[in-house]
Amino acid sequence: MTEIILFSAPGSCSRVATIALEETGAQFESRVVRFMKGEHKSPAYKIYNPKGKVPALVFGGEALTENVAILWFLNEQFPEAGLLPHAKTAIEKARLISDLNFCSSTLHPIVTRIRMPQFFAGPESIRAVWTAGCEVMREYFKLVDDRLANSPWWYGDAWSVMDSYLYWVFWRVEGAGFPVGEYPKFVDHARRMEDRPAVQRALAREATMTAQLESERLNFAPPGPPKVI
Ligand SMILES: N[C@@H](CCC(=O)N[C@@H](CS)C(=O)NCC(=O)O)C(=O)O
Repeated sequence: MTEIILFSAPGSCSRVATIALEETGAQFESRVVRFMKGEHKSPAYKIYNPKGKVPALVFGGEALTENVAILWFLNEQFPEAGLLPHAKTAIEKARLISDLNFCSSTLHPIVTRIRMPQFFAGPESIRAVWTAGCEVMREYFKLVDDRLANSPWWYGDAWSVMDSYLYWVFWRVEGAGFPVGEYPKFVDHARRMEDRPAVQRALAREATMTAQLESERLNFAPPGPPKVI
């Protein structure tokens, strides 16, 4: 059996790849990366991901980084899992990449501004960064909400890893004060995701990692929405 390791951190975007792996049914190890100890920036970890970030997938001894690439690779390795819709032509394939990149290149950076505004500003401007992030995010939440108006998943009746990516975006900003309730179809989508056994198993893996980090006093819980000063 191919050895599969996913370097992960609870609550981070490694959840997207974790859900994808759970959906394939493959056996894999979730190996926690201790942000609070700077493990992600250590030479030992940078062998797997020179950018010092999670996730990193190790598949049969080969390391792969970037969620989009990991999802694409897993879809090719496990075609029966239906991680992405079948694409015949070059343009159909490119559209799938375009959708996944929308999550990684457009939505993820806005998520970080809403969830971690302190990374981008001093104390006096944290709230302004958060507010600006929320303003920009509104347009995209509306886009997703509209797309989900008449179908359960991004690609209609067929679940895909695109839904996992959107779910992580939703969950991340829900806990950071973004008004997700204004987007009821997206709320329903998140709850549908949480009904999936693979998602429940992925969340259970994160809970195990969180317990491990707590036992080492290394758990990282980002602060809630910044207060108005
Ligand atoms: N484009 C990358 C983004 C990875 C990323 O930003 N990961 C975050 C967690 S969500 C991380 O490792 N942050 C730690 C840091 O940058 O110090 C991907 O999709 O894999």
